Amino acid sequence: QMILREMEFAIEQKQFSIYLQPIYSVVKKCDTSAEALVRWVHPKEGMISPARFIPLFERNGFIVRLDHYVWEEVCRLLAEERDKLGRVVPVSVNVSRLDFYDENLLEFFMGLMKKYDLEPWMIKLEVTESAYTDNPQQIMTMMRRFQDAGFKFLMDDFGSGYSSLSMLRNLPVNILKIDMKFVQEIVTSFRAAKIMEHMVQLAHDIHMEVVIEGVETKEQVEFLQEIGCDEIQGYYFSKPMPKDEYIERLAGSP
Ligand code: G
Ligand code: G
Ligand code: MN
Ligand code: NA
Repeated sequence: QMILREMEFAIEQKQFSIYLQPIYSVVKKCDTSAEALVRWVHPKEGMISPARFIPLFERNGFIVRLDHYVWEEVCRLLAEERDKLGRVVPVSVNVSRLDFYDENLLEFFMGLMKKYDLEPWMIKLEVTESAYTDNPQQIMTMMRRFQDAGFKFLMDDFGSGYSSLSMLRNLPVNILKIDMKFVQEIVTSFRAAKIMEHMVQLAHDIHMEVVIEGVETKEQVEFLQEIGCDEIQGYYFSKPMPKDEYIERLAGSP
């Protein structure tokens, strides 16, 4: 309880800030979306990485409150793009498995769309593959309702350990985001490279798009172009950046 009150205080103090990492389209040869990644700028500890606090927040339940905050901040960003630039580049947000326990999740998103005068295609939902193992039936039902409303889903970290082909068969996911382990091993592991190639092929055959994240070298980019992946996210193109820097970058590109 004590901790939760401190967390709420941290939100009020604006200690959490949203960073955006642009995602590059291989086909269009420009950035076509971005992922929102939260950062905690702690008054005493400085910048704390989500890898440290997200697991903690998933245990104490605070992640639900934080995610709602992040989604709203992202909507404010999208509205700012619309007002300042006259166009909107879609952003994907992370959705924790705990968020799906809320029966009114879709209503919350629709409320944001209304409040900021946005459309569902502008915000994509990224759910890590391990989340789906929790209560697949409930998540699937919820996802269908989101899709009927016009939202798209990405399956995050695909191939990291919980993936099964029945997930691909059953879940209404639009975009597959392949775990960065694969791309990091394409040079050293023949298997990683081949699996990657065939995952892209498989995804396309079932009408899903593919995003590869964690891309850091030119060699990797060339390989990914060759195997036909759709979008690339990684330090090679850009690191996650603060909101103002992201808007400036958008303003300077077509
Ligand atoms: O940016 P970084 O690699 O440090 O992120 C670490 C992890 O934290 C990633 O798995 C990412 O999906 C997760 N994460 C980042 N921002 C958010 C967020 O706003 N909500 C949730 N639920 N997870 C996030
Ligand atoms: O779990 P999720 O995929 O949402 O988290 C993505 C994480 O990967 C973020 O924490 C982000 O900071 C990190 N990331 C983004 N690009 C790269 C990259 O090129 N290399 C590495 N090692 N990490 C990256
Ligand atoms: Mn993600
Ligand atoms: Na990931």
